[in-house]
Amino acid sequence: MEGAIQAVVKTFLKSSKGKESLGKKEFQTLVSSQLGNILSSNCCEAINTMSQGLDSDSDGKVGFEEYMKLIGYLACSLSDNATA
Ligand SMILES: [Ca+2]
Repeated sequence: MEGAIQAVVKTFLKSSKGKESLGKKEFQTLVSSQLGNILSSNCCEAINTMSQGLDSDSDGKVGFEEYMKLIGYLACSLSDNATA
């Protein structure tokens, strides 16, 4: 589990190239390269909608807390699937 948390953090830092938040393109790259299995049915439009939904401070970027919201959301839907 520690490894999984480290992977989540490292993935963000790598994708943002050390910046505090991910631009839209960087977010798309992260989703398609790291979440391709979970979000395989999503096209670019869905990713755009999702990044807008995540963007709680409306700065057009996905910050770390917003990214964690996505991870939490995905974890919830995975656990829903597991118990269904
Ligand atoms: Ca934001």
